[in-house]
Amino acid sequence: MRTQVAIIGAGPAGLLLAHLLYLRGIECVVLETKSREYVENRVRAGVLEHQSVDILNAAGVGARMMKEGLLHHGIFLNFGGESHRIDFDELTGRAVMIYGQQEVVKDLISARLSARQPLYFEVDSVSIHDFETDSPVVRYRLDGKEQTLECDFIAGCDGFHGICRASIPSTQLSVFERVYPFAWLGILAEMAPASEELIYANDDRGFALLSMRSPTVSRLYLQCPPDENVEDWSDDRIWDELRTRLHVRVPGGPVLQKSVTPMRSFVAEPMRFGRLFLAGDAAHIVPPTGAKGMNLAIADVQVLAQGLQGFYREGSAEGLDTYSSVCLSRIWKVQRFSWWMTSLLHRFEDETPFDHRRQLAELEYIVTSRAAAQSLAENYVGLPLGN
Ligand code: RFL
Ligand code: PHB
Repeated sequence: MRTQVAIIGAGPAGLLLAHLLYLRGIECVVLETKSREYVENRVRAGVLEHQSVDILNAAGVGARMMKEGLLHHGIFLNFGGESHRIDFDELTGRAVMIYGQQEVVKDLISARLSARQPLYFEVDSVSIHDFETDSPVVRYRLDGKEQTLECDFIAGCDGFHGICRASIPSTQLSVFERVYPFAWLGILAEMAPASEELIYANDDRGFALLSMRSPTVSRLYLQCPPDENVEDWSDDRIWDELRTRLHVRVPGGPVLQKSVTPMRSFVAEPMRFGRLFLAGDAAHIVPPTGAKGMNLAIADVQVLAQGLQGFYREGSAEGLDTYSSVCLSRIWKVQRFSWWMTSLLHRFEDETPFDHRRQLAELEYIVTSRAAAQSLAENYVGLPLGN
Protein backbone atom coordinates (compact mmCIF):
# COMPACT_ATOMS: atom_id res chain seq x y z
CA MET A 1 0.00 0.00 0.00
CA ARG A 2 1.12 3.58 -0.65
CA THR A 3 -0.01 6.94 0.69
CA GLN A 4 1.35 10.47 0.97
CA VAL A 5 1.40 10.78 4.77
CA ALA A 6 1.39 7.85 7.23
CA ILE A 7 -0.04 8.97 10.56
CA ILE A 8 0.86 6.88 13.61
CA GLY A 9 -1.69 7.29 16.41
CA ALA A 10 -5.38 8.23 16.54
CA GLY A 11 -5.41 10.66 19.46
CA PRO A 12 -6.37 14.31 18.96
CA ALA A 13 -3.08 15.03 17.10
CA GLY A 14 -3.28 12.16 14.58
CA LEU A 15 -7.00 12.44 13.94
CA LEU A 16 -7.04 16.21 13.50
CA LEU A 17 -3.97 16.08 11.24
CA ALA A 18 -5.74 13.44 9.12
CA HIS A 19 -8.80 15.66 8.80
CA LEU A 20 -6.82 18.82 7.99
CA LEU A 21 -4.91 16.90 5.28
CA TYR A 22 -8.15 15.48 3.89
CA LEU A 23 -9.53 19.03 3.57
CA ARG A 24 -6.36 19.98 1.65
CA GLY A 25 -6.62 17.03 -0.71
CA ILE A 26 -3.58 15.24 0.78
CA GLU A 27 -3.88 11.45 1.19
CA CYS A 28 -3.09 9.81 4.48
CA VAL A 29 -3.54 6.57 6.40
CA VAL A 30 -4.05 6.55 10.19
CA LEU A 31 -2.79 3.56 12.23
CA GLU A 32 -3.86 3.07 15.86
CA THR A 33 -2.95 0.23 18.22
CA LYS A 34 -6.03 0.49 20.47
CA SER A 35 -9.66 -0.21 19.58
CA ARG A 36 -12.09 2.50 18.49
CA GLU A 37 -14.07 1.95 21.68
CA TYR A 38 -10.97 2.41 23.81
CA VAL A 39 -9.85 5.70 22.26
CA GLU A 40 -13.40 7.07 22.27
CA ASN A 41 -13.78 6.44 25.98
CA ARG A 42 -10.38 7.51 27.29
CA VAL A 43 -11.12 10.31 29.75
CA ARG A 44 -8.46 12.97 29.58
CA ALA A 45 -8.37 16.69 28.85
CA GLY A 46 -11.36 18.97 29.05
CA VAL A 47 -10.37 22.54 28.20
CA LEU A 48 -10.05 23.97 24.68
CA GLU A 49 -8.35 27.30 24.13
CA HIS A 50 -10.30 29.77 22.00
CA GLN A 51 -7.91 29.13 19.13
CA SER A 52 -8.42 25.35 19.32
CA VAL A 53 -12.16 26.02 19.11
CA ASP A 54 -11.57 28.16 16.00
CA ILE A 55 -9.41 25.46 14.38
CA LEU A 56 -12.04 22.75 14.98
CA ASN A 57 -14.83 25.00 13.70
CA ALA A 58 -12.86 26.05 10.60
CA ALA A 59 -12.25 22.35 9.88
CA GLY A 60 -16.02 21.71 10.01
CA VAL A 61 -15.86 19.40 13.05
CA GLY A 62 -17.08 21.83 15.72
CA ALA A 63 -20.87 21.57 15.43
CA ARG A 64 -21.46 19.25 18.42
CA MET A 65 -18.85 21.11 20.47
CA MET A 66 -20.70 24.41 19.87
CA LYS A 67 -23.96 22.76 20.94
CA GLU A 68 -22.84 20.66 23.89
CA GLY A 69 -19.62 22.39 25.04
CA LEU A 70 -19.68 24.82 27.95
CA LEU A 71 -18.20 28.25 27.22
CA HIS A 72 -16.34 29.55 30.28
CA HIS A 73 -15.43 33.20 30.75
CA GLY A 74 -13.23 32.80 33.82
CA ILE A 75 -11.86 30.55 36.55
CA PHE A 76 -11.74 30.72 40.33
CA LEU A 77 -8.55 30.64 42.39
CA ASN A 78 -9.33 29.47 45.95
CA PHE A 79 -6.74 29.94 48.68
CA GLY A 80 -6.52 31.17 52.26
CA GLY A 81 -10.20 30.31 52.75
CA GLU A 82 -11.30 32.74 50.02
CA SER A 83 -12.40 32.50 46.42
CA HIS A 84 -11.21 34.92 43.73
CA ARG A 85 -12.41 35.06 40.13
CA ILE A 86 -10.11 35.66 37.16
CA ASP A 87 -12.34 37.21 34.51
CA PHE A 88 -11.02 36.12 31.08
CA ASP A 89 -13.60 38.15 29.20
CA GLU A 90 -12.68 41.39 30.87
CA LEU A 91 -8.92 40.72 30.84
CA THR A 92 -8.54 39.28 27.32
CA GLY A 93 -11.91 39.42 25.54
CA ARG A 94 -11.61 35.62 25.13
CA ALA A 95 -13.15 32.50 26.62
CA VAL A 96 -12.34 28.77 26.76
CA MET A 97 -14.56 25.81 25.89
CA ILE A 98 -15.14 22.90 28.25
CA TYR A 99 -15.54 19.86 26.00
CA GLY A 100 -14.05 16.45 26.76
CA GLN A 101 -11.10 15.24 24.71
CA GLN A 102 -12.95 11.98 24.05
CA GLU A 103 -15.77 14.00 22.47
CA VAL A 104 -13.27 15.76 20.17
CA VAL A 105 -11.89 12.32 19.31
CA LYS A 106 -15.39 10.92 18.59
CA ASP A 107 -16.19 13.89 16.31
CA LEU A 108 -12.92 13.43 14.39
CA ILE A 109 -13.33 9.65 14.02
CA SER A 110 -16.85 10.15 12.76
CA ALA A 111 -15.67 12.79 10.22
CA ARG A 112 -12.93 10.47 8.92
CA LEU A 113 -15.14 7.42 8.65
CA SER A 114 -18.01 9.30 6.99
CA ALA A 115 -15.51 10.61 4.42
CA ARG A 116 -14.54 6.92 3.88
CA GLN A 117 -10.89 7.66 4.58
CA PRO A 118 -8.47 5.00 5.88
CA LEU A 119 -8.25 4.71 9.67
CA TYR A 120 -7.19 1.34 11.10
CA PHE A 121 -7.68 0.41 14.76
CA GLU A 122 -6.08 -2.50 16.62
CA VAL A 123 -2.97 -2.66 14.44
CA ASP A 124 0.10 -4.08 16.15
CA SER A 125 3.87 -4.38 15.75
CA VAL A 126 4.07 -0.92 14.18
CA SER A 127 7.62 0.04 13.11
CA ILE A 128 8.93 2.92 11.00
CA HIS A 129 11.86 2.76 8.58
CA ASP A 130 13.92 4.80 6.09
CA PHE A 131 12.55 8.16 7.28
CA GLU A 132 15.99 9.70 6.78
CA THR A 133 15.43 9.04 3.03
CA ASP A 134 12.74 10.34 0.63
CA SER A 135 10.89 7.00 0.76
CA PRO A 136 9.88 6.15 4.33
CA VAL A 137 8.13 2.86 5.08
CA VAL A 138 5.81 1.80 7.90
CA ARG A 139 5.36 -1.88 8.76
CA TYR A 140 2.55 -3.18 10.93
CA ARG A 141 0.23 -6.13 11.46
CA LEU A 142 -3.50 -5.95 10.89
CA ASP A 143 -5.78 -8.96 11.48
CA GLY A 144 -2.66 -11.10 11.86
CA LYS A 145 -1.25 -10.10 8.43
CA GLU A 146 2.03 -8.22 7.87
CA GLN A 147 1.46 -4.93 6.02
CA THR A 148 3.84 -2.44 4.40
CA LEU A 149 2.87 1.18 3.88
CA GLU A 150 5.10 3.29 1.65
CA CYS A 151 4.78 7.03 2.04
CA ASP A 152 6.35 10.47 1.52
CA PHE A 153 6.20 11.48 5.20
CA ILE A 154 5.50 9.93 8.60
CA ALA A 155 3.63 11.89 11.27
CA GLY A 156 4.50 10.53 14.72
CA CYS A 157 1.32 11.29 16.67
CA ASP A 158 1.62 8.24 18.93
CA GLY A 159 1.80 9.94 22.31
CA PHE A 160 4.48 9.93 24.99
CA HIS A 161 4.97 6.13 25.04
CA GLY A 162 4.81 5.65 21.26
CA ILE A 163 7.47 4.21 18.97
CA CYS A 164 8.14 7.22 16.73
CA ARG A 165 10.25 9.38 19.03
CA ALA A 166 12.03 6.22 20.22
CA SER A 167 12.96 5.41 16.59
CA ILE A 168 15.07 8.58 16.24
CA PRO A 169 18.75 8.00 17.18
CA SER A 170 19.11 9.40 20.70
CA THR A 171 22.20 11.36 19.62
CA GLN A 172 19.93 13.40 17.32
CA LEU A 173 17.48 14.51 20.02
CA SER A 174 17.86 16.89 22.94
CA VAL A 175 15.53 15.99 25.78
CA PHE A 176 14.46 18.40 28.53
CA GLU A 177 12.54 16.94 31.44
CA ARG A 178 11.22 17.62 34.92
CA VAL A 179 9.34 14.99 36.89
CA TYR A 180 7.18 16.36 39.74
CA PRO A 181 7.15 14.65 43.15
CA PHE A 182 3.34 14.27 43.08
CA ALA A 183 0.49 13.05 40.88
CA TRP A 184 -3.20 13.80 40.32
CA LEU A 185 -5.97 11.51 41.41
CA GLY A 186 -8.54 12.12 38.63
CA ILE A 187 -12.21 11.48 39.40
CA LEU A 188 -15.16 11.36 37.04
CA ALA A 189 -18.46 11.57 38.93
CA GLU A 190 -22.13 11.73 38.27
CA MET A 191 -22.76 15.05 39.95
CA ALA A 192 -23.93 18.42 38.68
CA PRO A 193 -20.89 20.77 38.74
CA ALA A 194 -20.67 22.39 42.18
CA SER A 195 -19.46 25.64 40.57
CA GLU A 196 -20.30 27.32 37.28
CA GLU A 197 -16.62 27.71 36.45
CA LEU A 198 -13.45 25.73 37.20
CA ILE A 199 -11.95 26.10 40.68
CA TYR A 200 -8.18 25.76 41.15
CA ALA A 201 -7.49 25.44 44.88
CA ASN A 202 -4.23 25.81 46.79
CA ASP A 203 -4.90 24.27 50.19
CA ASP A 204 -2.62 23.29 53.09
CA ARG A 205 -3.51 19.64 52.33
CA GLY A 206 -2.59 20.00 48.65
CA PHE A 207 -3.98 21.08 45.30
CA ALA A 208 -7.54 20.36 44.16
CA LEU A 209 -9.37 21.15 40.93
CA LEU A 210 -13.06 21.20 40.23
CA SER A 211 -13.89 20.80 36.55
CA MET A 212 -16.79 19.34 34.62
CA ARG A 213 -17.88 17.58 31.46
CA SER A 214 -21.60 18.39 31.25
CA PRO A 215 -24.47 19.72 33.38
CA THR A 216 -24.61 16.28 35.07
CA VAL A 217 -21.00 15.06 35.09
CA SER A 218 -18.11 16.53 37.12
CA ARG A 219 -14.39 16.01 36.67
CA LEU A 220 -12.31 16.50 39.81
CA TYR A 221 -8.65 16.20 40.70
CA LEU A 222 -6.69 15.88 43.96
CA GLN A 223 -2.93 16.18 44.36
CA CYS A 224 -1.61 12.87 45.73
CA PRO A 225 1.71 11.00 46.05
CA PRO A 226 3.01 9.62 42.71
CA ASP A 227 2.74 6.01 43.95
CA GLU A 228 -0.83 6.42 45.25
CA ASN A 229 -3.07 3.37 45.09
CA VAL A 230 -6.55 4.37 43.82
CA GLU A 231 -8.04 1.57 45.91
CA ASP A 232 -7.10 3.55 49.03
CA TRP A 233 -9.56 6.22 47.93
CA SER A 234 -13.11 5.28 48.91
CA ASP A 235 -15.88 7.51 47.57
CA ASP A 236 -16.38 9.00 51.04
CA ARG A 237 -12.69 9.82 51.37
CA ILE A 238 -12.69 11.46 47.93
CA TRP A 239 -15.68 13.69 48.70
CA ASP A 240 -14.39 14.64 52.17
CA GLU A 241 -11.00 15.58 50.78
CA LEU A 242 -12.52 17.60 47.93
CA ARG A 243 -14.75 19.53 50.35
CA THR A 244 -11.79 20.30 52.61
CA ARG A 245 -9.45 21.43 49.85
CA LEU A 246 -11.89 23.27 47.59
CA HIS A 247 -13.71 25.16 50.36
CA VAL A 248 -17.04 24.86 48.54
CA ARG A 249 -20.18 22.80 49.08
CA VAL A 250 -19.69 19.61 47.08
CA PRO A 251 -22.84 17.43 47.21
CA GLY A 252 -21.07 14.22 46.06
CA GLY A 253 -22.48 11.44 43.90
CA PRO A 254 -21.57 8.13 42.26
CA VAL A 255 -17.88 7.98 41.27
CA LEU A 256 -17.74 6.65 37.69
CA GLN A 257 -13.98 6.43 37.28
CA LYS A 258 -10.80 7.18 39.22
CA SER A 259 -7.15 7.02 38.16
CA VAL A 260 -3.74 8.38 39.08
CA THR A 261 -1.79 10.51 36.57
CA PRO A 262 1.91 11.27 37.14
CA MET A 263 3.07 14.79 36.35
CA ARG A 264 5.96 15.75 34.14
CA SER A 265 7.28 18.47 31.88
CA PHE A 266 9.06 17.09 28.82
CA VAL A 267 10.31 18.42 25.47
CA ALA A 268 12.24 16.56 22.75
CA GLU A 269 13.99 18.75 20.16
CA PRO A 270 13.89 19.03 17.22
CA MET A 271 10.43 17.76 16.30
CA ARG A 272 11.58 16.63 12.89
CA PHE A 273 14.07 14.00 11.83
CA GLY A 274 14.34 13.56 8.03
CA ARG A 275 10.82 12.81 6.87
CA LEU A 276 9.50 11.98 10.33
CA PHE A 277 7.57 14.74 12.12
CA LEU A 278 6.61 14.41 15.80
CA ALA A 279 3.42 16.11 16.98
CA GLY A 280 1.53 16.36 20.29
CA ASP A 281 2.50 14.23 23.29
CA ALA A 282 5.01 12.28 21.16
CA ALA A 283 7.22 15.39 21.31
CA HIS A 284 6.21 17.09 24.56
CA ILE A 285 4.31 16.67 27.81
CA VAL A 286 3.03 19.39 30.09
CA PRO A 287 1.71 18.91 33.62
CA PRO A 288 -2.09 19.28 33.30
CA THR A 289 -2.39 22.29 35.66
CA GLY A 290 -2.47 24.74 32.75
CA ALA A 291 -4.91 22.59 30.70
CA LYS A 292 -2.60 22.72 27.68
CA GLY A 293 -1.79 19.19 26.44
CA MET A 294 -4.59 18.75 23.92
CA ASN A 295 -4.26 22.37 22.81
CA LEU A 296 -0.57 21.95 22.04
CA ALA A 297 -1.38 18.84 19.99
CA ILE A 298 -3.96 20.82 18.01
CA ALA A 299 -1.56 23.73 17.43
CA ASP A 300 1.25 21.39 16.26
CA VAL A 301 -0.83 19.66 13.62
CA GLN A 302 -2.26 22.95 12.35
CA VAL A 303 1.33 24.07 11.62
CA LEU A 304 2.23 20.66 10.15
CA ALA A 305 -0.82 20.60 7.86
CA GLN A 306 0.14 24.05 6.53
CA GLY A 307 3.70 22.85 5.92
CA LEU A 308 2.51 19.77 4.04
CA GLN A 309 0.10 21.89 2.01
CA GLY A 310 3.00 24.16 1.00
CA PHE A 311 5.01 21.09 -0.04
CA TYR A 312 2.30 19.43 -2.14
CA ARG A 313 0.55 22.51 -3.57
CA GLU A 314 3.40 24.97 -4.06
CA GLY A 315 6.39 22.65 -4.08
CA SER A 316 7.86 24.61 -1.16
CA ALA A 317 9.62 22.87 1.72
CA GLU A 318 9.76 26.04 3.80
CA GLY A 319 6.79 25.25 6.05
CA LEU A 320 8.22 21.81 6.77
CA ASP A 321 11.69 23.21 7.39
CA THR A 322 10.37 25.70 9.95
CA TYR A 323 7.81 23.30 11.53
CA SER A 324 9.97 22.39 14.51
CA SER A 325 11.16 25.90 15.35
CA VAL A 326 7.72 27.49 14.89
CA CYS A 327 6.10 24.90 17.18
CA LEU A 328 8.88 24.88 19.77
CA SER A 329 8.82 28.62 20.24
CA ARG A 330 5.19 28.41 21.40
CA ILE A 331 5.65 25.07 23.19
CA TRP A 332 8.32 26.52 25.49
CA LYS A 333 6.05 29.41 26.46
CA VAL A 334 3.29 26.93 27.22
CA GLN A 335 5.77 24.75 29.14
CA ARG A 336 6.67 27.78 31.23
CA PHE A 337 3.02 28.54 31.96
CA SER A 338 2.20 24.92 32.87
CA TRP A 339 5.23 24.67 35.17
CA TRP A 340 4.32 28.03 36.74
CA MET A 341 0.68 27.06 37.40
CA THR A 342 1.91 23.77 38.86
CA SER A 343 4.47 25.47 41.11
CA LEU A 344 1.91 28.06 42.21
CA LEU A 345 -0.79 25.65 43.29
CA HIS A 346 0.78 22.44 44.66
CA ARG A 347 2.36 21.51 47.97
CA PHE A 348 5.99 20.40 47.51
CA GLU A 349 7.42 17.89 50.00
CA ASP A 350 10.67 19.84 50.34
CA GLU A 351 9.07 23.28 50.58
CA THR A 352 10.14 25.57 53.41
CA PRO A 353 7.77 27.92 55.30
CA PHE A 354 9.39 30.67 53.22
CA ASP A 355 8.40 28.89 49.95
CA HIS A 356 4.83 28.54 51.17
CA ARG A 357 4.48 32.20 52.12
CA ARG A 358 6.00 33.24 48.80
CA GLN A 359 3.44 31.04 46.99
CA LEU A 360 0.56 32.68 48.89
CA ALA A 361 2.01 36.13 48.20
CA GLU A 362 2.10 35.33 44.49
CA LEU A 363 -1.54 34.24 44.57
CA GLU A 364 -2.43 37.47 46.43
CA TYR A 365 -0.53 39.42 43.78
CA ILE A 366 -2.44 37.72 40.95
CA VAL A 367 -5.84 38.50 42.43
CA THR A 368 -5.01 42.12 43.27
CA SER A 369 -2.93 43.20 40.26
CA ARG A 370 -4.59 43.55 36.87
CA ALA A 371 -1.23 43.04 35.13
CA ALA A 372 -0.63 39.74 36.96
CA ALA A 373 -4.20 38.50 36.42
CA GLN A 374 -3.99 39.45 32.76
CA SER A 375 -0.78 37.47 32.31
CA LEU A 376 -2.46 34.35 33.74
CA ALA A 377 -5.62 34.93 31.66
CA GLU A 378 -3.72 35.56 28.41
CA ASN A 379 -1.83 32.28 28.79
CA TYR A 380 -4.85 30.29 29.92
CA VAL A 381 -7.10 31.29 27.00
CA GLY A 382 -4.13 30.58 24.71
CA LEU A 383 -1.23 32.41 23.12
CA PRO A 384 -1.60 33.06 19.40
CA LEU A 385 -0.15 30.53 16.94
CA GLY A 386 3.26 31.53 15.63
CA ASN A 387 4.00 33.16 18.98
P1 RFL B 1 -2.54 10.74 22.66
O1 RFL B 1 -3.90 11.25 22.99
O2 RFL B 1 -1.78 10.03 23.72
O3 RFL B 1 -2.70 9.83 21.39
C1 RFL B 1 -1.67 8.98 20.93
C2 RFL B 1 -2.31 7.78 20.27
O4 RFL B 1 -1.32 6.96 19.70
C3 RFL B 1 -1.63 5.60 19.98
N1 RFL B 1 -0.39 4.83 19.87
C4 RFL B 1 -0.05 4.15 18.76
N2 RFL B 1 -0.66 3.99 17.58
C5 RFL B 1 -0.03 3.24 16.62
N3 RFL B 1 1.17 2.66 16.81
C6 RFL B 1 1.82 2.79 17.98
N4 RFL B 1 3.01 2.21 18.16
C7 RFL B 1 1.22 3.56 19.02
N5 RFL B 1 1.57 3.90 20.28
C8 RFL B 1 0.59 4.69 20.78
C9 RFL B 1 -2.25 5.66 21.36
O5 RFL B 1 -3.05 4.52 21.63
C10 RFL B 1 -3.07 6.93 21.28
O6 RFL B 1 -4.38 6.69 20.78
O7 RFL B 1 -1.59 11.91 22.14
P2 RFL B 1 -1.95 13.25 21.30
O8 RFL B 1 -2.83 12.93 20.14
O9 RFL B 1 -0.67 13.92 21.10
O10 RFL B 1 -2.86 14.11 22.29
C11 RFL B 1 -2.33 14.65 23.47
C12 RFL B 1 -3.40 14.69 24.56
O11 RFL B 1 -4.02 13.43 24.69
C13 RFL B 1 -2.82 15.09 25.92
O12 RFL B 1 -1.85 16.10 25.79
C14 RFL B 1 -3.92 15.63 26.86
O13 RFL B 1 -4.85 14.66 27.20
C15 RFL B 1 -3.28 16.18 28.11
N6 RFL B 1 -4.26 16.62 29.10
C16 RFL B 1 -4.92 17.84 28.98
N7 RFL B 1 -4.75 18.60 27.89
C17 RFL B 1 -5.46 19.76 27.73
O14 RFL B 1 -5.31 20.44 26.72
N8 RFL B 1 -6.36 20.19 28.65
C18 RFL B 1 -6.58 19.49 29.77
O15 RFL B 1 -7.46 19.87 30.53
C19 RFL B 1 -5.85 18.28 29.99
N9 RFL B 1 -6.06 17.52 31.06
C20 RFL B 1 -4.56 15.81 30.18
C21 RFL B 1 -5.47 16.28 31.16
C22 RFL B 1 -4.01 14.54 30.27
C23 RFL B 1 -4.32 13.76 31.35
N10 RFL B 1 -3.74 12.48 31.37
C24 RFL B 1 -4.44 11.31 31.67
C25 RFL B 1 -2.45 12.29 30.73
C26 RFL B 1 -5.78 15.51 32.25
C27 RFL B 1 -5.20 14.26 32.37
C28 RFL B 1 -5.54 13.48 33.58
C1 PHB C 1 -10.25 18.68 32.97
O1 PHB C 1 -11.42 19.10 32.92
O2 PHB C 1 -9.96 17.49 32.78
C2 PHB C 1 -9.13 19.61 33.30
C3 PHB C 1 -9.42 20.96 33.44
C4 PHB C 1 -8.39 21.84 33.73
C5 PHB C 1 -7.11 21.37 33.90
C6 PHB C 1 -6.82 20.02 33.75
C7 PHB C 1 -7.85 19.12 33.45
O3 PHB C 1 -6.12 22.24 34.21
